[in-house]
Amino acid sequence: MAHDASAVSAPSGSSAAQSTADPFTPPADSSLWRKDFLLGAATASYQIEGAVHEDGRLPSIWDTFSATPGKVLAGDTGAVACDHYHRWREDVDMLAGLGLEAYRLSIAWPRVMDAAGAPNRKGLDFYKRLLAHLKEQGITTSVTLYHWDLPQHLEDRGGWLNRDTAYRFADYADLMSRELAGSVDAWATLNEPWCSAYLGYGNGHHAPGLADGRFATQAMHHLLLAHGLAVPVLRANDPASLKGIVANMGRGTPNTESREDRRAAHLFEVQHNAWILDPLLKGEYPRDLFDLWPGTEPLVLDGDMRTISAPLDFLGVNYYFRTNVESDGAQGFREVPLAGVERTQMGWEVHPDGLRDLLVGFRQTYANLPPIYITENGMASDDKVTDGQVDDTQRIAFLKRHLAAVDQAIKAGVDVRGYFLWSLMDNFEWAFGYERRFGIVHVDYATQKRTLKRSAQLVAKFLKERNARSS
Ligand code: IFM
Repeated sequence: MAHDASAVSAPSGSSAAQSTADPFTPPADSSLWRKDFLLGAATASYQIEGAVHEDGRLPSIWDTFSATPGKVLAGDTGAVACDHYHRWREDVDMLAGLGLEAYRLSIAWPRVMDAAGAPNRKGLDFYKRLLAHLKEQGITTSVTLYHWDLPQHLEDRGGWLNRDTAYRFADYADLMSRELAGSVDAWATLNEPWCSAYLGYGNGHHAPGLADGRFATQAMHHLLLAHGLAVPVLRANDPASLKGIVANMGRGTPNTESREDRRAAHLFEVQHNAWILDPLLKGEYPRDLFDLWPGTEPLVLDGDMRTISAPLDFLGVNYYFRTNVESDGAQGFREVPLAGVERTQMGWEVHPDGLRDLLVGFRQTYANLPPIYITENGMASDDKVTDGQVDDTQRIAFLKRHLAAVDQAIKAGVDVRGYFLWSLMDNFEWAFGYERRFGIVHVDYATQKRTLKRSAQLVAKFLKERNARSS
């Protein structure tokens, strides 16, 4: 993914202008036309693979959590999901058929290592075959090591509350980068540590389902430490690839222009963004975090912050919605949902400007901000197949508007090098099970039939046009 974002060139000629007639294709002056702006799609292991008992895979915290009554909508689990463990070849061919240039996938830690830390060859072979086929198809590969499926045996020893898990993660990163060196273009250590720490240990909405503010900050510290320990290991084993981390960033806006509401919006972003970015890019936790959550300072050992703030080749940004907040009258914020705004099936507000504003703000705040990839963006809708077609009109407009926001950020000087749609296909949406459909490809879970939604067809049309233009 070594793309030079400095050379912005608008396509010339009339066909780009004509192509804006369709509801997706970007305007002629968009940076999206640049061939070196990478366009791909993303998925994650537990959300698509299924085959949870196959080839020696060990249980993960999501197997345990989803099997616990009341934790996941309709009692859904990832046991079968999109059956990608068996259908990976067709899925890669589908991705390539759409003309997508890059694929972001994650590795299931419990599939590739046993409880003693020894490699599980069958699990490793699955990823070797998958990555080899992606390469055969000319697809850039972006691999996330941890997208939430912690081996249950590690959770049984305290999970991310146990500092030792960070060292076990570094061992896992070592194994994977020795085994897969050369077939991965970009390694991301973690996906969305905010979700792992806050939803997993702070409010219990995600696995392992614990709910204590002090747990959340300690889990975050160990997650970030795991990241920092893994980066040099990845560099040593696979020097040619990029190394980074993926974080979900949230936009907070004040309900009024009062000083209190503006402080509330600031605090919202401190706990959502600075909690992760300050340690990574400044080597310290934001002090305001502990005004917001007094008494939750994690135990930090000498040298940890230096380890955590090791230089990155890229930052992956996942963006979905904004949160409008007001002061709670004390030290914090509370959400004030806006009326009359467009929302998705998740109830999340469609707010593309939030993505642009965050990116521009990060550039101002962090002098050492690495190049950015938008590693997830997309939306859920209640898509149905009718006469073989899925007309996901809302998603088409959503994607077009968010890509326009990315283009605005690039024009404002932010070094954004690519964009991954979330998601390639409908999948297991964590606590919401299979009801929420984020894919540009529809999955019929009864038959495992894949159907391209209209969004997928329009993305493919644009990519074809872009390729024709640059060849
Ligand atoms: O499905 C998730 C993904 O696993 C992580 N980022 C947000 C997506 C939508 O909720």
